[in-house]
Amino acid sequence: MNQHGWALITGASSGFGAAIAKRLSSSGWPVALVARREVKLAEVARQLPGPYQMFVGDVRDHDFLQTVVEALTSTEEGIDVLVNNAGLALGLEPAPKASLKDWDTMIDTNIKALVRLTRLVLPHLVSQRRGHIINIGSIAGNWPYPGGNVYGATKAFVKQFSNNLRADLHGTGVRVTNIEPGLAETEFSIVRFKGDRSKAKQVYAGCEPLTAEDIAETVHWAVTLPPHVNINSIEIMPTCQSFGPLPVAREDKNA
Ligand code: NDP
Ligand code: 8X3
Repeated sequence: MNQHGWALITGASSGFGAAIAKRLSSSGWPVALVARREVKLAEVARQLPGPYQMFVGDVRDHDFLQTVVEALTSTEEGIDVLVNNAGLALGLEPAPKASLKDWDTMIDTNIKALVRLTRLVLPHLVSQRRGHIINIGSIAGNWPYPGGNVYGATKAFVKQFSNNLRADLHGTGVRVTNIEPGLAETEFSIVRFKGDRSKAKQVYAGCEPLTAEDIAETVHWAVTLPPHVNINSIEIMPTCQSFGPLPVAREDKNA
């Protein structure tokens, strides 16, 4: 039997999820990969040094999530780690101009799917009296910015849900960590700008953003700390990113 239980990672076909899968696999975790794009998921799987399972589907589909959790909890290893990583930002328009459809997609993926999968996995972790839920939040959940509207709000939800899980899991031995990255170059901006790669590239121009591997290293650190240590949250920015002034809309005295 493997020393570790399964590390279940959503959004493992690119970016953070793929890097986290590789990092945990290289440390001996059997990894269960979830995403919609089968070809990309298989590419990631091919690079893994250890055992894996692939689950191709949409995290917004509750029946799909149930199938994944049943498949893993019925194994001898069980689930050790759940990385709730699948998520996205869509658009950067100010709220009055933003697409309601995009808002729904972000809420359904970043909040509802994450909540449902967590709820499905929790009884298993509690009965084992061990396990670690890693949620991928964002600095956007801490700091507002123009056009961040619903995306930032979904990540603020993830932060508070993580904290409230800590309260509910008190005394169970189950750990919860919210990882809050800033600017990181993945497919994130390509998705946000709906396939416009040159617009996406501009987001990272002239600076050195975080990489998916930076975030994978942070996840690996949090899950390999001794069981009595729980990192509640960790905010990570590239050095080239910091804070801006709070703008003041001033009346034009010459008008
Ligand atoms: P990517 O776009 O590279 O990866 C997103 C992953 O989520 C993909 O594997 C995608 O797979 C998966 N995904 C999206 N929607 C669904 C769905 N409905 N069902 C199943 N899988 C889905 O971006 P990142 O790696 O950057 O993003 C990962 C997480 O990190 C997100 O939650 C994002 O909000 C967060 N984040 C990103 C930051 C950044 O600057 N990059 C900073 C802070 C947080 P597929 O399309 O194959 O389904
Ligand atoms: C992604 C980071 O600042 O682009 O969550 O919203 S940001």
